[in-house]
Amino acid sequence: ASETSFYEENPENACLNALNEAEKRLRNEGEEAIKKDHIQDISELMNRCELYIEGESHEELPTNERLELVKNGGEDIGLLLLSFQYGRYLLTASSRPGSLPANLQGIWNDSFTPAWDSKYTININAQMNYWPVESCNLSELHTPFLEHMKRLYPHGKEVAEKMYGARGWMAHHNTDIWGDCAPQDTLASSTYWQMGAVWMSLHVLDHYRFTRDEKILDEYMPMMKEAVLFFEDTLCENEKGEKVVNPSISPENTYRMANGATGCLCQGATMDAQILRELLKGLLECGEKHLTKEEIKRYTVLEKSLPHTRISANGTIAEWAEDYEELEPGHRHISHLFGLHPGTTITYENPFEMQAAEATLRRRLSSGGGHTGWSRAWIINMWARLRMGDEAYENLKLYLEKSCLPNMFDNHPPFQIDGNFGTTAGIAEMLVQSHEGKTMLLPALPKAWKNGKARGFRSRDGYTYDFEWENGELKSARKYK
Ligand code: FUC
Repeated sequence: ASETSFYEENPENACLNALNEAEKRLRNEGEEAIKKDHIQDISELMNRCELYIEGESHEELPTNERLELVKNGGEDIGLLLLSFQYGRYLLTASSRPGSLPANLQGIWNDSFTPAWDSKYTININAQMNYWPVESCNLSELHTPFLEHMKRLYPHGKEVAEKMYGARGWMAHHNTDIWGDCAPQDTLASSTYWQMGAVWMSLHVLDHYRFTRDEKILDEYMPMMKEAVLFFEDTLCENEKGEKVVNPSISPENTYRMANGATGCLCQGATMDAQILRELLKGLLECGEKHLTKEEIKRYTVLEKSLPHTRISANGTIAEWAEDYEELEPGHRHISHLFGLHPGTTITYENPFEMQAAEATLRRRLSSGGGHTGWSRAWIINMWARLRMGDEAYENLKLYLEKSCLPNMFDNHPPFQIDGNFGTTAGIAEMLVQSHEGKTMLLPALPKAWKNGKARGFRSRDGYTYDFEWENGELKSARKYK
C-alpha cells in the first residue's frame, strides 16, 4: 500500500488500514472470490467494445516475441487488436470516477524522479490519454479528466487576473495534481502557451456529444464561458484586424527568420485560433438553452474575428502567422493540424485545406517525424481523418515496430502512456467517424483489412454501432442506444 497527503491526512495510517482491510477480505472471502470480483469489474467495461480483423495472428507467441516478429517485417494483426484493447484496458485500470486522471505514466510511474515529473502536459499529452474514452465505449472513465478542471479553475482564475489582468481563467502548457496553472519550466517554446483551459473544455463538449447528458453542460458551462472570457479580455488585434493570442507559440516548434535568427514567440500561431474557434463553435452549438442572446452574439462576432487557417507558399498548412522556416521540419508536435485532429475545422468541405494537411504530414514524416510514440499516435489519427487508411495502417505498424516496449507500454522514449491511448483512438477513428455532424462507418479502412467485425463503437450522435465488413465493403450495421 502507498499513500500521500494528497488524499489522506495521515498517509501511514491510511496504508495500514488498507492492508488490514485487504487481509480481512482475504481471510473472509478467499483469493478466488477477490479475483472473481476484479475480473467482473474489468470485464463489464472491457466487454462493451469488440474488434476482429481477419489476418495472420500469432497468439501462440509471448508478446515480446510477437513484437520482434513485427519488427522483422512479419504480420500479426492479432497484436494490433491486442494493442487496441490494451489501450482500453489501461484506461479502465488508471482512470475511474473519483480518481485522479491518468498522468504521463498512467498510474505506472516507478520513479521518484520520473520524466516530466509524471504530471499532466496539456498541450497534447494529457488530452491524448482521453481520446479513446468516448468512441471506445468507456465514457464514465472521462470523469477524472473533466473533474480535474475544477482543481485547475481557481488557480487559472488567479493567473488570469495576476499575470494578464484579465477576467475568466486560463492554463499554460503543464499542470499537476493540484491544478497549477502558472507558466512551468523555462522553455520558451512551451512555457508561454495559453490554450490549456480551452483545450480541456473541448473534452466537456465531446463528452456531451457522445452521451447527450445535459447535466454535464449545466455543470461545466460557467467554466467553459470563463475560459472564453479570458480571451475576450486578452486577444490583440493584428495588422489585418484579426483577433490573435499574443504572446503566442506553436508548441513546441522553433522557426528561423530570413536573417537567420531563430525564435518561437510570435502573435497568433495557427493552433491558437483553431482551438479557440472549436470552443466557440461548440458553445454556439449548445444554443439558447445554455447561452443568452447576448452571449450568442458575442461568440459569433468573436469567432468571425479569429484568423482562418492559412496555407503557406510551400503548400502546407502554415504553422505561424508568417511563412517562417521550421528549424525542425520533422518536429514531433504537429500543432497546426489541430484543426484536422482532434479539432474539426479542417475537413473535406475544403479540399484545398485537406490537401495542405496531407502535404504537412508528408513533410513532417519525410523529415524524421513520428519518432515519439505519442507523435506517431497523433499521426495515425490524422491519416484517419484524411480518410487515408493505408497510410494510417502503415503508421500503426511503425508504432508497433518502433514505439512499443516489450510489455507494449508506449515508448516516448522513455515509457509514456499517451501513445497507448492515442493508438487505440486512432484505430477507432479509422473505423467510425462522427466529427462532421454525421456518422461514417469505415471512413479509413486500409486495403489490408479485407474482412472484419466491430461491436460497441460509439458515435457523437449518441448511438452505439455494431458492423461487419467483407472485401473492404460494409456488409451490415446496426445502431442502438
Ligand atoms: C511535451 C512533449 C514531449 C513530452 C512531454 C511530456 O513537452 O513535447 O515530447 O511528451 O510533453
